[in-house]
Amino acid sequence: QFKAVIFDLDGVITDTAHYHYLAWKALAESEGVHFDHAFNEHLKGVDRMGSLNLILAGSSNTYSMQQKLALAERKNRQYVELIATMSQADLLPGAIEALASVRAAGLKIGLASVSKNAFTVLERLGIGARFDYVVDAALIANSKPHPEIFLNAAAALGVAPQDCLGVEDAVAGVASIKSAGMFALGVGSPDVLTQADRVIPSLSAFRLNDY
Ligand code: B16
Ligand code: MG
Repeated sequence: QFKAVIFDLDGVITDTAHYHYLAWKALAESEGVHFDHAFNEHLKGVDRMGSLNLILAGSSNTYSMQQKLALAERKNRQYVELIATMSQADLLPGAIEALASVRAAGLKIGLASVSKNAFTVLERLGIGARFDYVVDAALIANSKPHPEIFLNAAAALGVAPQDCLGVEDAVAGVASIKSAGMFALGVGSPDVLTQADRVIPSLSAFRLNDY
């Protein structure tokens, strides 16, 4: 049986994925780059500069590092504005129950988000104390799909990767879990999360004993 469950935040526990989408769409369109939900799938779980680079690859302009930093900051300002009004009401269905069931089963609970805003979001949701360890994205050198963030969480929890269950909504996130050597539970559509060991539509369907 598993000894730890490591959750992604955006798109799994709360729908900040939608706020990221809105902020990136505004920025992409201001640069004349078409942006839709299909493209947004590639950005999920990818860090801020990585996401910006993917968007700007669709532009015919060239950007200096300074310009890129300004664009990334502009996107983040809008995102921070969007998350400022979040509350417990923004928890996705089943999130609290899933966290409680893992706790009741005596497993460790980690959070692996590459978002530098994750601590703010946790605070707004009022669930920070439910985690044994929250990865500080500022200390992670390699964004998902690299396994670093999930390996970091497992090490901090004192659990071997093969004893961990990772929970992710993003293609890059599932890839990160798999290359860390963990069991990957996808949250979303099996057509999108093809690398996941199992896929559930939302945390409402989370049943620890089934995996
Ligand atoms: P920030 P996760 C990721 O979080 C998001 O999925 C991704 O869309 C976002 O670009 C990234 O965080 C960085 O976020 O700009 O707030 O640092 O899915 O790993 O929880
Ligand atoms: Mg996510």
